[in-house]
Amino acid sequence: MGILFSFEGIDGAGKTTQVALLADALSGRGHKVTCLREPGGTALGEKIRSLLLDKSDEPPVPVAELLLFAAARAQIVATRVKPALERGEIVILDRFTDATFAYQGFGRGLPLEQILSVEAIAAGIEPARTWFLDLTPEQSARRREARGEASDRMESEADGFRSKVRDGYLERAKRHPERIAVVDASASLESIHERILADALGILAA
Ligand code: T5A
Repeated sequence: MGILFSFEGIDGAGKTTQVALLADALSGRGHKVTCLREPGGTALGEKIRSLLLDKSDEPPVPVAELLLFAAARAQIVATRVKPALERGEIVILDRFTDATFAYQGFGRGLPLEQILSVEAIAAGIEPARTWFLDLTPEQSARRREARGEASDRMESEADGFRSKVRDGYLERAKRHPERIAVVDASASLESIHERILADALGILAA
C-alpha cells in the first residue's frame, strides 16, 4: 500500500510550488509519485472545476458548492487516488478534505456536521500527513497581485472570507494535531521545502 500526503492553505500560499518540489525530491530518491489537484485531476473533475471556479451569472449556492466539490472528490478518490495507493505509489494531493472544512465550513458558514457527513461519503480516506501552509490573507493578496493573473470566482472573495478560511484551517489543525503540520508559508521556498521533505522522509522510513 502506498502513502497519501496533502497540501493545504489559503489561495496563493505556495501549495502548487511545494507539491512540485516534494514530488521531484521523492522521485529523485526512486519513489513513484502521483500528483493530483482538487478540484480536478480527472476529466469529470476538471469540468466540475470550471463550474466551481469560472465566474458566472448564477454562482452556486453554498450547499451546491459543497456537493460539487464532493462530487469531484468522489471521482478522483475512486479513479486516481485509491488505484495509485494500491500500486504502492506516493500520492500528493494539492488540496483535499481540509479545504472543504475551511472554505465551505468556515468561509461559507455551512454546518460542520454536514461537511463531515459529506466528507465521509466522498473521501473515506485520510492522508498520512497534511502540510497546512499558513499565510495571512494580506500576504496571500500580495502574492496573488504580484502574479498578475485574473482572479477566479473563489479568489474574488474579499480578504474577510480568506480570514475565516484560515481560522477554519487552524481549527482543523487543532482537531487533528497528529496529521496536520502547520508550516509558516512566509518563509523562503527552500526552507519550507527542506522542512517538508525531512518530515516526509521520516514518515516513509517509519
Ligand atoms: N476549494 C477547493 C474549496 O472552496 N473547497 C474545496 O473543497 C477545495 C478542494 C481551488 C479553489 O477552490 C477552493 C479553494 C480555492 O479557492 P486552486 O487552484 O487550488 O483553487 O487554488 P489556489 O490555492 O488559488 O492556487 P494557487 O496557485 O493560487 O496557490 P498555491 O498553489 O497555494 O500557490 P503557488 O504555489 O501557485 O504560489 C503562489 C505564488 O507565490 C509564490 C509563487 O512563486 C507564486 O507566484 N510563492 C512564494 N513567494 C515567496 N515565498 C514563498 N515561500 C513562496 N511560495 C510560493
